[in-house]
Amino acid sequence: MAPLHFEAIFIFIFMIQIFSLISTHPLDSLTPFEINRVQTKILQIYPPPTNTLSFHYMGLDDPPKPTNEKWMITTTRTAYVVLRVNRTTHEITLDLTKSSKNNPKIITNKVYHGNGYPMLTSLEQNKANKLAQGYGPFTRSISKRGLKIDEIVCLGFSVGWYGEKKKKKKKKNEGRIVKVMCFTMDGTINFYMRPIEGVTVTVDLDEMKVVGFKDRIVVRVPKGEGTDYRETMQNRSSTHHLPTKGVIMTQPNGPSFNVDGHVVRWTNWEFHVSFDARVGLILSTASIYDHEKGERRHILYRGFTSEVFVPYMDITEEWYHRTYFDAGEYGLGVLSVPLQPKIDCPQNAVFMDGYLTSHDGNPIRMPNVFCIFERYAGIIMWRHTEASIPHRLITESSRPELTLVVRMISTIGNYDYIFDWEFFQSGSIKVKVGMTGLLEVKGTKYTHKDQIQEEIYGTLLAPNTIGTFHDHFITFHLDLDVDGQDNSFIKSYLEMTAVKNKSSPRKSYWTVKSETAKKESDARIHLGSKPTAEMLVVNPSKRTKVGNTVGYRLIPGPAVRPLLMEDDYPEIRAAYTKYNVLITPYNKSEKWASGLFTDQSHGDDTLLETWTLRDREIENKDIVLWYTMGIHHVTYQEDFPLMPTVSTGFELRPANFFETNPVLSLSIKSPNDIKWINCSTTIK
Ligand SMILES: *[C@@H]1O[C@H](CO)[C@@H](O)[C@H](O)[C@H]1NC(C)=O
Ligand SMILES: *[C@@H]1O[C@H](CO)[C@@H](O)[C@H](O)[C@H]1NC(C)=O
Ligand SMILES: *[C@@H]1O[C@H](CO)[C@@H](O)[C@H](O)[C@H]1NC(C)=O
Ligand SMILES: *[C@@H]1O[C@H](CO)[C@@H](O)[C@H](O)[C@H]1NC(C)=O
Ligand SMILES: *[C@@H]1O[C@H](CO)[C@@H](O)[C@H](O)[C@H]1NC(C)=O
Ligand SMILES: [Cu+2]
Repeated sequence: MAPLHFEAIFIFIFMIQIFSLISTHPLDSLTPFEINRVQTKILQIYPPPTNTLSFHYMGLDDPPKPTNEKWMITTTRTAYVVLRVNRTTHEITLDLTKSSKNNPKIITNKVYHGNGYPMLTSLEQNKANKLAQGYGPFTRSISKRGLKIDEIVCLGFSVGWYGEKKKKKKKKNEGRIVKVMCFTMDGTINFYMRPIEGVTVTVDLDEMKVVGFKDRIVVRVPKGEGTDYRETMQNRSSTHHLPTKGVIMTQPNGPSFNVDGHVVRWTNWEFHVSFDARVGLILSTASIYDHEKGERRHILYRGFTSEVFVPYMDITEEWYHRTYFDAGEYGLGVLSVPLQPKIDCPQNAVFMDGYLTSHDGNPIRMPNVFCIFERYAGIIMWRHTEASIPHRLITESSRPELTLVVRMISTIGNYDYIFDWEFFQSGSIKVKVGMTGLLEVKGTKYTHKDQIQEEIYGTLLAPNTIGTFHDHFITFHLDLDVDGQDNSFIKSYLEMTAVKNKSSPRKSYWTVKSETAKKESDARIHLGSKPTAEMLVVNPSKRTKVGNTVGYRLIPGPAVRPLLMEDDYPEIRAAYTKYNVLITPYNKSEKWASGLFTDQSHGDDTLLETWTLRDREIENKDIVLWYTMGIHHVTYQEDFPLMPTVSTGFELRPANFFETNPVLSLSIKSPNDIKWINCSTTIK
C-alpha cells in the first residue's frame, strides 16, 4: 500500500501544480504553462538558428463573444502570436483547448506583407542601444564633446513613417529600424535632463546592424545639478513648513472585496481583470447587482486602453519623428512596472501578478502588475441636511464615498502613466490616467528667455533645457453591453429655445434634442463643437417602469483634438484621434485603434481610416464605444526636473439604468471607535 500511497500524493501534488498554472476563467491571460507550450510548438516549426526567430506578441486570442445574454463564454482557448521569422512577420493562432494542451495545434499561420511592423521587443532595443554605444564614430562624437563614454545611456526611438514607399528590394534605412539617441548620466540619475543633441545612430533591428550615423550639430549638454529626484539627493531646507506626519488607510476588519482567480467581487460589483503585453490592464464582464430588481445586470463586456499617441511638436532632424504610439510600438503591458507597496499603492492594497513573453518566447513573470484597493478620501457619496421642517429636529443624512480601484502603471521610457479604473457603488466607473515622470527635453545654447529669437518648439525650463511641447491622446476601447448586447448610441445636444408666444415672462430656455445613431458615420463626435453633448449607450429594448430607456452615459474629460494637418504623416497614422468618440459594431479583430502593426505603419489599417469607413449599421447592435481623451502638454518650469502628476479621465455613469438612487440603502459602518479632534457636535 505504501508505495501506491506515495505515488498518489505525488500525482496529487503534480495536479495541484498543473491546476494552479492552468487558467480557470476563459478570459484569463495566457498562463506561463500555456506560454511554454506555445513556445515549444513554435520552436518545433521554426527551429533556430536555421530560422531567425523572435516573439513580438503573445496573448489570448479573444474567445468568440457569447451571443447569449448570459456572457457564458465558450471553452475554446486560443493563443495569438506575432513572430518575426527570417525577417518576415507571421501571425499565428494556436488551439490551447484541453485536448491539445500539451501539443497546441496551429490553427492559422499567416505571413503579413502589409505596411508596419510588430511591437519592438525589450531585448532587441537593448541590443540596439549597446550596438550604438560601441559604434566607432559614435564614441568619437562623445569624446569630441568631452563626455565620458561609460556615463552614456542610449535609447531607441521609433521612427514613424514619412511617406516612404515600401520597396520590393529594401535599401538602407528601409527596414525595421530605430533611431538611437543618447544622454549622459554624469552627476545625476536623471539622464533625461542631459540629452546629447545632434547625434543619431540608426540601427536595423532585424540585421542588428548600424545602418546610419549622423553627428549634425554640437549643442551644450545641460548640467546635471539639481536634476536628481531621489530623496537622498535633495538639498532644500524644509524648516519653514510643517512636515507631514504620513497617512495610512487602515481596514482592521480586512478589505471588503474578494479576488477569486482573476474575478473581483466588491459590494454590488463583479468583474474580471487580465493582463496583456500590448494594452496592459483589461477589464471584462463588469456587472452590477441591482437590489431593486434582485438581479445582476451587465454593463461592460470589455474595456482597455487601446492606444496612447504622443506626438512632439519639434520639426527638426533629431525630433520630427518623435510621434510615439506607446501601446502599438512599445506595449503598455511590456513596459508595466512592479507596483511598490506604499509607494504606488496604499497599505490596504492587494497585488496581482501577470505574465509576459520574452523575445525568445519564454514566460516572464511581472510581479505586482496590478494592485486593487478600496479608497476612501473623505469624499461624500451623498448627503442632505433637513432643517426646514417646522417643530422637528434637524436631520442629517450622509454616506461616505468608498470606491474600489484597480491600478496599473506603465513607464514608457521617460513618462509614467498611472491607469486607474475606479468602481463606485452608485454604478459609475471612472477611469483616470495620471501622467508623471520626466519630460523629454532638448538641449539648447540658450540660458535665458531674452536670448531666444527663433522657434524653439517648447518652453525654456532651465539653462540649456527646452521642454518640448507635445500631446498625449489616450484612446479607450469600451465594449459596453448595457443590460444585454444589443445597444444603441444616442447623442443629445442642449438647444436654446425661444419662447414664441407671450405665455411666459421668460424669453428662452434650453431643451434636449436627441438622435439615435443609425450608422457609424452618425456617431462621430468632436467634443466641444456643440454645447454639452450627452452621449449614451442604451438598450432600446429595456425600459424603466416610467418608460425611459435604460442606459449608461459617457461623461468625457476636457475636449482635445489634434492640431496637426490631416495630411501630416503622424496624423495620417493617428487619424482616429480626430474624433473624441467613434462607435463601431463589435468585431473581434478590431481591438487596437492604431492597427495591428503600428511600428512604421502607414495608417492604413486603423479605426477611423479603415474600420469606420465601412459605415456599418450600429442601431440596436452589439457596439463598441471608442473614446479619445488627452492633454496638449504645454510645458512649465514646475515640470522640471520631474513633473508632478497631471490627470485626466472620464466616467461611465448609469443613465436611467436604475429605477432610483441605488445607494440609498447602503450602511455606514466604521470599523472602530474614532477619536475626533476638536469636534464640537455630538456623534451618534
Ligand atoms: C529561414 O531561412 C533559413 C536559411 O536560409 C531556411 O533554411 C529556412 O527554411 C527559412 N525559414 C522559413 C520559414 O522560411
Ligand atoms: C546644498 O546647498 C548649499 C547652498 O545652496 C550648498 O552650499 C551645498 O554645497 C549643497 N550641498 C549639496 C550636497 O549639494
Ligand atoms: C406657447 O408656446 C408653448 C411652447 O413654446 C406652448 O406649450 C404653449 O401651449 C403656447 N401657448 C399658447 C397660448 O399658444
Ligand atoms: C472585422 O474586422 C476585420 C478587420 O478590420 C475585417 O477584415 C472584417 O471584414 C470585419 N468584419 C465585419 C463584419 O465588419
Ligand atoms: C484643539 O483645541 C485646543 C483647545 O482649543 C487647541 O489647543 C488645540 O491646538 C486644537 N487642536 C488642533 C489639532 O487643532
Ligand atoms: Cu506630457
